[in-house]
Amino acid sequence: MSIAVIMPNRDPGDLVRALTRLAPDIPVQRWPDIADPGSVRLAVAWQQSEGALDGLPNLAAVTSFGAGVDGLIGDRRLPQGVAVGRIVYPGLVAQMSEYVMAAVLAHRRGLWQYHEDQRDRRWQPRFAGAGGVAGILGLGELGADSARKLAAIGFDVLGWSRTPKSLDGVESLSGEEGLRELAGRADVLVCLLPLTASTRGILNAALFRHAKAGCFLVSAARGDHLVEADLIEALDAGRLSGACLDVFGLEPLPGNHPFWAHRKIHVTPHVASMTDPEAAAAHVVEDYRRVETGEPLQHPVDVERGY
Ligand code: NDP
Ligand code: OXD
Repeated sequence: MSIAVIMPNRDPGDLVRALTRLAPDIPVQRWPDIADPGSVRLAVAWQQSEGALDGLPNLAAVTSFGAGVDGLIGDRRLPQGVAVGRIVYPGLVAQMSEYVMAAVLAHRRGLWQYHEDQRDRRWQPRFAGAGGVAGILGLGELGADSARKLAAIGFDVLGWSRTPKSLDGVESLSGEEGLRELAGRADVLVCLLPLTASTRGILNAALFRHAKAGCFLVSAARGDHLVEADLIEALDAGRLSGACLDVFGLEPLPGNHPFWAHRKIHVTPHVASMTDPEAAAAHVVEDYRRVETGEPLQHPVDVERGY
C-alpha cells in the first residue's frame, strides 16, 4: 500500500523526502509517475489537475497539502466516497496569526504611512491611540487563534461564524445580521473564511457600504472572497482606508493588475501561512495510519458543506 503525492504546480521533493524519512515502510509515488495505482490508499494533493485522482481503485482518502480545501472539493472528478482531509498544525495556525497581527498593527500604528514618509523624507507624527475593534470573519482553526491573540494585545474582538462560538475575549456573531453588525463596528476587518458557495464574493460593495468609515481590510484566506472592483471603488471613495491582501482571484497577481500600484493596497504573494513539508509529512503519515486502521482523518472535511 502507498501514498501518492499530487502537486503539479510545486516541487514535491521536500515532502517526499520527509515522508520517506519518517515512514520508510510506506512507499511514496509522485504523480504523474504512479507505477502502481492499485496500491495507493492516500493521496496528498495541491492544485491537482482534474482527473489526477482517477484510476486509483483503492484510494480511501485525500489530504489537502494545506488548510484550504476549495481546490480539492472544486475538482469535478474528485472520486466519490473517499474521505477528504486537510493539514492543520500549530505552526500553520501561529504563522497566520502573526500575519494577521502584523497587518493589523502595521495599519494601526501607521507603519505603511511612515514608510512612505521616509521615502519622501517627511517627518510627520500622527497620533495613533491603542487598540480598536477587530472583526474576524471565520472563527475556525485560524480565525479563532487570530481572534484570541488580537484580544490578548488589547483589541475588542468581534468574530463571525456560521454557528455561534464561545471564545474568551471574543464577541460571537453569526447570520446576515451579525455580519452587518460586525462590519459596522470593526476598525479592521479580517477575512479567514473558507471559500465556499456561500462565502465567494462576500467582501463586496454591499458589505463595504455597511463598514465603519475608514475600516481597514485584511484578506488572507482566498482571493475569490473579494470582489476586486468593489474594493478599489470603496478605497477610492474613502469608505475603506486601506487593505492588506495575501490572496487573489488570479495568482500570481498579473503584472498589470491595478492592486500593485494602488497606494492604499499592500500586497503579499500568498505567504500568510505556508505549509511546512516536514510538519505536513508527519500529518500525512498519521492520516495514512488512520486510513489503514479505519479511524477518521485528523482534520476531516465535510464535502457537502464545502469546508
Ligand atoms: P476552518 O474550516 O477551521 O474554519 C472556517 C470558519 O469559517 C468556521 O468558523 C466556520 O463557521 C466559518 N464559516 C464557514 N462558512 C461560513 C459562512 N457561510 N458564514 C459564516 N461563517 C462561516 O478553516 P481554517 O480556519 O482552518 O482556514 C480558513 C481558510 O484560510 C482556509 O479555508 C484557506 O482558504 C485559508 N488559508 C490561507 C492561507 C494563506 O497562506 N493565505 C493558509 C492557510 C489557509 P463554523 O465554525 O460555525 O463552522
Ligand atoms: C492553504 C494555503 O490553504 O496555503 O493552506 O492557502
